[in-house]
Amino acid sequence: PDWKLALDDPANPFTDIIYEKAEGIAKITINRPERRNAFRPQTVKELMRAFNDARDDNSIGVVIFTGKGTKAFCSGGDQSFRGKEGYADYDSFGRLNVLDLQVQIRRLPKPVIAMVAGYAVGGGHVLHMVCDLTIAADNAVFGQTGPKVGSVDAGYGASVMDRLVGPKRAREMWFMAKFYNATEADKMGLVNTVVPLEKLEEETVKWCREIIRNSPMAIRVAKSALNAVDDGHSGLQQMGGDATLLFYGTEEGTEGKNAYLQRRKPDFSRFPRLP
Ligand code: 2NE
Repeated sequence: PDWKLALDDPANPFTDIIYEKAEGIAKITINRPERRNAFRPQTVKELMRAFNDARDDNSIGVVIFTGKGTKAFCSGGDQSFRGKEGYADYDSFGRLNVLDLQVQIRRLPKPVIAMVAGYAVGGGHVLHMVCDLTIAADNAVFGQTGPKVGSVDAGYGASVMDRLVGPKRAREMWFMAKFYNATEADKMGLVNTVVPLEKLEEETVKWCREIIRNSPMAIRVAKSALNAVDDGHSGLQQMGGDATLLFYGTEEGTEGKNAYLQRRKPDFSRFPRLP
């Protein structure tokens, strides 16, 4: 695709990510290759801004999430920014704001595809897991490093992994902090497909184009339905919001609103009570 920079605001430039759009696809790239695309608080703030824009832009149907270069998708939290309160910027107190980013990706009502070359480890591994699909290059390496550096993601990092690879493998991944190559990850159900590194973006864009051809509302409802059980009340709220959205588009829903605005009693008699 002919990628064009998005939210390219000289007054508020991105320093840690690249945000591009083309053909109804948004591409969000962590741009810290010298740190294997480890995220610091600034990186997460920028990612949240871009993901929010991709959600709100109704010309966008699917989001690619990736890392700059071929050595890493993301190596997790930048350990040099880690303090007792989480990860802290130069100007702020620490917090684990990447957890908010994970929730944002989960709730974004459009598919998010992790396009992984090189390492997806630590918090970077969790980020690929919370994406809807993962396309891996043949040089990709997956694993949790937390237990080696005194950290753990006991939220989606544990529960989503358990769903993806099953309870035994999830324990192995967390207790041993082993790395797995792309073929192993594929066998474990961690990724959707493995392609040669040089074909990674071509294949990912092919998947995006296929998704974009399909019904946006069907995809939206499918995503919220697939997450609903695991996300509990918040998953139901997302799906419930989809039901409300669909209802607002019906004549029956519109009759209720019109009657209120026209200060008359609503007439729902012409609407069927379907079996
Ligand atoms: C990713 C990995 C395996 C790559 O190894 P290699 O040999 O290809 O590269 P190297 O030389 O280790 O890394 C290149 C440069 O990037 C920095 C390195 O320190 C090195 O810097 P220089 O020596 O060139 O100055 N770098 C890489 N990852 C970094 C990181 N996460 N933070 C800061 N600097 C980093 C290898 O680099 C590796 O194992 N990295 C560490 C992975 C890790 O433990 N991540 C944190 C897990 S905890 C977490 O992400 C988290 C959390 O604590 C809480 C909530 C959510 C997530």
